[in-house]
Amino acid sequence: MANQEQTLKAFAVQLFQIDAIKFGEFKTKVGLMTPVYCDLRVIVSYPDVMKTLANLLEQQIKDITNVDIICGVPYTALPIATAVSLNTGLPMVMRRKEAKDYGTRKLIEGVFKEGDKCLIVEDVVTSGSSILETVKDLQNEGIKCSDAIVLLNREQGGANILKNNGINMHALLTLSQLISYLIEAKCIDVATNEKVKQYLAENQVKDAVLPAINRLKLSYQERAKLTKNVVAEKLFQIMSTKQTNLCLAADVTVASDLLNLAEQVGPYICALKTHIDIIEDFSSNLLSPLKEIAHRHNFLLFEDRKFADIGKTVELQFSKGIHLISSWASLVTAHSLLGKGVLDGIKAASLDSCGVFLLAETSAAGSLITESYTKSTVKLASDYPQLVAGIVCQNNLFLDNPGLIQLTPGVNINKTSDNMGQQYNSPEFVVGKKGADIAVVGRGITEAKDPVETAKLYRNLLWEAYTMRLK
Ligand code: 6AU
Repeated sequence: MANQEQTLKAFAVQLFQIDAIKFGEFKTKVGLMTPVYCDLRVIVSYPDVMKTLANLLEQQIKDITNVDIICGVPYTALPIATAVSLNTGLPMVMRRKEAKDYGTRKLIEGVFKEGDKCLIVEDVVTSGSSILETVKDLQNEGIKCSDAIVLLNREQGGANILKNNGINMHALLTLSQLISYLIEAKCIDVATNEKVKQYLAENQVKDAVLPAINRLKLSYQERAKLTKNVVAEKLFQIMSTKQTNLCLAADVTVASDLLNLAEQVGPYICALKTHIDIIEDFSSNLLSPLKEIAHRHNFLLFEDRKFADIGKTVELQFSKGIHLISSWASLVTAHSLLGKGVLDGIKAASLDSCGVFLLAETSAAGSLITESYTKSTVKLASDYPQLVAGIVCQNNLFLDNPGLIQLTPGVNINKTSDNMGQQYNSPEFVVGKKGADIAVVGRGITEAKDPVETAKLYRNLLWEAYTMRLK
């Protein structure tokens, strides 16, 4: 034990000597002044210090049981986690800060399985928010996180915030401890200590840093209260009362087929998605019976128009022409390509309340959508919560925004693709693993021998996946 303390003291002095910890007047990321600055990034240039650190952390880990894997918080802690992994033999996984533009879009790299217990490795903790971001991505993959080992606890409230979020922090050093070792070694004087003490007393982080909301663990009923879009609220309520998160893509080309489908499948869906421009015998006579069926079976009419023009043109496309979309569809899809104008156009033409689903990702193979486009689309959606009901996407892009609805098309239990680039996944996968709140099923139902029985089957599978997700 005494030996361990000697090593720790010598290590503290080393940190000071390599400028990983500095005293003076420094500006923090958020523009505040601080008398102490920790920059652990320099450690990679001192393999002997890294070795000591890995040995010290290895001792620290001994008290934490049942660890299967470890994960460093990107980026500074990645080499530290690597060193710990080499020392202890514990396998490591890596969290990407950004998902790749191509391929699998995996956020966690390496080998792991659902239920694995992961130990988090971090360099410095102030508020704990970086650890919580990493924990969020790991938990999303079904990995369990309850402990984090860190080099330095800055004693600004992070330990408490982590504790409130289910993470026990095990710090090698607290800032006060580090300072007392440095005073003992005559690296700094007592006056410096006083300044740091005062700074810490005045700069405690309050818990509100990360609300740790996880929409996947909230029921549709709870989320109805959290959305700012009136149609999304109604949709959540319908899903909750009818116990269905199935949206039917009614891609038929004859008006009477559309009405028959709506009538028969209506009791099992929350929304009926149309491409009204594919109806060969369309006339405005179709609209009132369609609205009547939707009202009677309590589902929403959703025109998948994918608006993508300047605001003024979108306003006209939404309200004029033969289809008069704004007069019957309470939900519509739109591309975000031209930015906010598309939303202004829809808003200008809305007769009643309207909910827009912005397309951020697609189920089509070879799509030209990039990761930054996807991110900007989610940002646009969050900026217009009154108008945007949700996002059309394939991945869980907005865990902490429970008011938005994730709509995921490309769902089929018998096929993995069609011959024109459509890609399919199962109901369990899209809801359980990819964060879909509503799944869109088209030909899986419309081309089935018995569309009604098949719709019931999809409805049951999707609802079960949702209830499993809440557990
Ligand atoms: O199940 P399917 O393949 O028969 O039908 C899927 C439906 C079609 C597409 O126009 C639509 O979902 N869709 C969308 C939407 C909803 O906008 C986006 C996408 O990425 N993929 C996709 O298939 O009506």
